[in-house]
Amino acid sequence: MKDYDHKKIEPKWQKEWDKKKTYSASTKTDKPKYYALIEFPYPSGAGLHVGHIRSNTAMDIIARKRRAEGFNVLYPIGWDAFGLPTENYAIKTGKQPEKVTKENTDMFRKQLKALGFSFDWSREINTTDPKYYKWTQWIFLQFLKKNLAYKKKMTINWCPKDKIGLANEEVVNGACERCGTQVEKQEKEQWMLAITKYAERLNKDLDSVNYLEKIKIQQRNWIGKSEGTEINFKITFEGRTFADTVKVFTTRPDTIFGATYIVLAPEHPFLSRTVLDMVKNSTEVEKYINKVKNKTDIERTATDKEKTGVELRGIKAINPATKEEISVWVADYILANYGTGAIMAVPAHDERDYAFANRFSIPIKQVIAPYIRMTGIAEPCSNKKTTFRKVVTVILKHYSNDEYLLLKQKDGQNDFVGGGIEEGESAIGAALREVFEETGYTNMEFKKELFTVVGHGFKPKKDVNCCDEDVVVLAQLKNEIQGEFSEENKGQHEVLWVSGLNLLNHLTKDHHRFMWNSYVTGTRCFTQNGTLINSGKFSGVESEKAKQEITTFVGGKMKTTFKLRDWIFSRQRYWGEPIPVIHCAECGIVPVPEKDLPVKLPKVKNYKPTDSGESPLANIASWVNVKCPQCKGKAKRETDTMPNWAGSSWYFLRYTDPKNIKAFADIKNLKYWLGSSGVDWYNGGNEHTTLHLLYSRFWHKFLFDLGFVPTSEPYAKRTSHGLILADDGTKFSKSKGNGIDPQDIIKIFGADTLRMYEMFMGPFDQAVLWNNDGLVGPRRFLEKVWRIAGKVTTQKPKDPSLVTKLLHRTIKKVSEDTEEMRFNTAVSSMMILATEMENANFVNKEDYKNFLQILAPFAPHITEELWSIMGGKKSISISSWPAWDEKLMVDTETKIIVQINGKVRAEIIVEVDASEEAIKKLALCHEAVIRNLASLAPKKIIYVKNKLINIVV
Ligand code: ANZ
Ligand code: ZN
Repeated sequence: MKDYDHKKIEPKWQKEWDKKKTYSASTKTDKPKYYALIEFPYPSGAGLHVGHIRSNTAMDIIARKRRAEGFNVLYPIGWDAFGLPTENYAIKTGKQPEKVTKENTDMFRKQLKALGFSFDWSREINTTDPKYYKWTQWIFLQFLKKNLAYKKKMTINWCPKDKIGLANEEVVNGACERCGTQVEKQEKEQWMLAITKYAERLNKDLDSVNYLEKIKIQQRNWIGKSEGTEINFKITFEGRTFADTVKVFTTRPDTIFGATYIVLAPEHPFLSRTVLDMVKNSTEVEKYINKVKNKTDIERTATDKEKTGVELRGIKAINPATKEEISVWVADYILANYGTGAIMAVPAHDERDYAFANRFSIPIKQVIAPYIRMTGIAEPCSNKKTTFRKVVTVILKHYSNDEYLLLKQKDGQNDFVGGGIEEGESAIGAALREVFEETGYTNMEFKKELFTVVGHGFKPKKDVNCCDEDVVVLAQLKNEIQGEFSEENKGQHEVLWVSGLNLLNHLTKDHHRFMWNSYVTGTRCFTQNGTLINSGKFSGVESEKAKQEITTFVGGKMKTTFKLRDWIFSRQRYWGEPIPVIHCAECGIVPVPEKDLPVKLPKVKNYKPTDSGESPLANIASWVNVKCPQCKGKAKRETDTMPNWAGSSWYFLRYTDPKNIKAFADIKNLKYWLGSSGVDWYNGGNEHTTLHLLYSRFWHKFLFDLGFVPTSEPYAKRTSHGLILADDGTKFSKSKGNGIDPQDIIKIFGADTLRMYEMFMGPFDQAVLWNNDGLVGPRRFLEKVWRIAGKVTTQKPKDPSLVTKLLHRTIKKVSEDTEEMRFNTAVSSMMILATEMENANFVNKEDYKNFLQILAPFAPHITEELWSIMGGKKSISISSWPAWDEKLMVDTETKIIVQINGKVRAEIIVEVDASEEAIKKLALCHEAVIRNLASLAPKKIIYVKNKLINIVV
């Protein structure tokens, strides 16, 4: 046999596949369908780099495996081609964006084809093709019809250099993410899509889809569903009560007795002229409000910045639970467009309020106590009586050393001084008395009351549950003068002075450890659930239970809110879909009649946005001035275009029927390809699991409601991959010019090697560094596979050979690993198999063909060639996926313990009597071993046959 020559094999099969339409998907078959999807690329001028193709390769493997399993597979590709980089390039060079896009997509297509992906190229789509964006515009008109598209004055983040409105996530530290220019605020009329109307369903329906858990969490966080209560606070000014109340939104109504002030967002409508004129420090307040205007929400809510705000002097609010007067503040940590734009602040239980109250010396009142099981007594019994007590615990510091006092009890426990607070006694009074009674010390200084915990448990001797409200007091002795104290107490315990550094080791009770920890860390803000204290008749109630009771008590209303905002759907730019509406002085906003779609982008000379911030389209009189479709009077076209996200919100639907001119896709095709649950498997970048995913789910649900698509969710399954980074750990980027062109690699190593390497280089869901040296291993592997063909015979021994057994184990592993996207371990198991085959005396032809079949999705060209050499008449891609024979694995397996420096780190299952070399390789590829080795190189590897392998580093 000749040597392995990828340069001959790869183009040959690519041509053949093209000619025979091997991968085109048709609906005229009885095979079950399978729709595999990747995010379609943005065709940038820099071309495809090796990082782009990680997802493509992975889903290509899935698509090819499914074909072999007998599915009718759709694996499509297209171009998400509207957007700023192309437009900016056009501005710089004067080239038409359309031309630029054509050049870029031609380049991308060529690059992708060279990789042998099994795309159905006949379905290629391009979002900038008028035949495509006609339907993007059509869907917009449906939104408009249903009042889900509307215009609204918005304060937007404006980049004065790029002359474009930015979404919040495009602003980084107050600057434009693209060019770094300081972002300004601007008021602009914007088109909005009412995604919030779908918030509940977008959240709820995540239960029904098979997304990676982390993706569901990201979606949920973005939607930000929050169940809380709205409560009205009365406002007074010099004894008079305003007619208007201030409504706050809170998720913790149980903490209301601790609300010591309220805060309004600077934009809150209560801050009207009249109110501002009333307050005693109105100049200061107005100055503050003006200053906040240019901050982004992200800056305003940053937890690491010092909180700012001003009090509205003279104005007070009435806490509806305590009926006490509390102060009213304006502060920018409260956002106008979340909840009601106003809060009740509970500094003892909310970190932000705590920081604010500390800064402005506002009272902090604890109303929730951590609920702690007391050590040394039993679990509470639900059928026993509970006695409530108030007790004090004293953290008593030595007068000169950093030492604290503990009482060593006869039962072995070490306690802080403490005891019950008697009727009419204060916590401090009780502390003083307890210290004297138990130690005789008389002179001490009280530092502060720290906070209260509630300890509970069951005391069998007394046959009651006890529930101690335990105030922690910090005090320091002034001197060592001791008074006379009772002999009885003296005998009870021994006094210990323990250094603060060691104290935790001496404490024997959980609630004491909790107290000490909070004291040491200075934490006085407790944000979890617990037991209510200082809360009138609700004291003693559990916080969850108190939420409802208190809501009723103060006349509040349960209310669900969402963090999700409506979607700003305008861009004042050229290279996007024109929003298909016409403005008429008589008729107002008039949709472009559907028969007139698409509203095509006109050719322009200058792509620069105007300085007034309007789109370049505004300058083209011949395009802008039209007749009103309703009254035929003079009217003007909308000059805003849609954001990048528009075309990608429905592209996967178009693939099912890409040439349709009557509809965005025929419902028959949609029903066929989406089936009952949508796209079968969608893989994409981690960076798109929030916005793109959410937007496309929203569009899909909307189309579902109108009856245009058969499923309520677009994607049955969604996974994501980690980025491939340059070898220095940075992102591949155009500006750095560090992207690696796959074609350069293909020339030297071949597409199959590149594909294998991409899958082998590390766990698929994690970021990995590109390393050119890493290509050598996969290349050698493929050469080995090629050489093995030379020793294939039809000879078949009576008993299955070791190689046959290993093959079946490998089939199983590759099958399972591929489904779980553990491509790296699938590849390594095939490498082991190849080594064993090469070392064997001969390889049975059937075994070899099976091996080629499981390798084919990873390395389609070489396997296609070898398959035909082995006599295959049809493409290996439809040759069937081999099954493994369980019988060949059972009695021949053994478990090997993998140790690193004598510590057990993993277990691997191997063939009994497998070669030492193979076992070493398997052990070194095991995830846990890789993790534990970090990057240390093994010094020695000891193998105890069929039992254990110890890696010494
Ligand atoms: C009192 C309180 C006490 C709160 C407590 C929390 C803890 P999520 O869960 O994110 O919905 N909040 C309400 N509206 C706000 C706004 N416009 N800007 C900033 N903060 C706002 O958060 C709800 C909580 O965030 C609310 O519950 C409110 O503070 C605050 F121990 O009210 B809470
Ligand atoms: Zn009109």
